[in-house]
Amino acid sequence: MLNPTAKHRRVLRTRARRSGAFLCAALCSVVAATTLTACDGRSGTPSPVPGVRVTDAPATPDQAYTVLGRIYNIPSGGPTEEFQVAHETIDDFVDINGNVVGMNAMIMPFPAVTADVPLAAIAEGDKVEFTFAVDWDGDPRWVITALTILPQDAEVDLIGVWPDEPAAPVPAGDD
Ligand SMILES: [Cu+2]
Repeated sequence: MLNPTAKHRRVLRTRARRSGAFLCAALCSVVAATTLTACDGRSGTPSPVPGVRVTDAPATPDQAYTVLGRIYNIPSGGPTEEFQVAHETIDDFVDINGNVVGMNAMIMPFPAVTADVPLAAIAEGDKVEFTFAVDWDGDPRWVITALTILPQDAEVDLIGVWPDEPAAPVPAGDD
């Protein structure tokens, strides 16, 4: 094996410094995220659910969507737990570039809600209608601004998303 030349060694050292800086930046953002999570949000309202910020609605949202969904996970205090809501397909979802790309039905993390959202009243599995505002320049980028709990027999189409529901119709049994 050839020894690396002085030039190569210089390049290697530069790379090492760069990845060190990158690691630092990554760690700093983890610390920032943790701090934000622990914070009660800009509105100052204490959050009844750990890891969910109670914050103001974006002043100038890019879009807002009202969708049907189902509460998938309510954090109980784990450091990496997210508040997650499954939502139906959003056909008119607009991406960061302003293109209508749609969003498939999915289980989606929602890191922040406004004080209008009855966080303390909801339970995992609840069917809900909710509105979330998107602000692509915001932090976070989406905030749930309204949420209503629906009757448990409400029709919410989460086929292929919600674990209880089959991904496809069960084929006729063979004899
Ligand atoms: Cu989504």
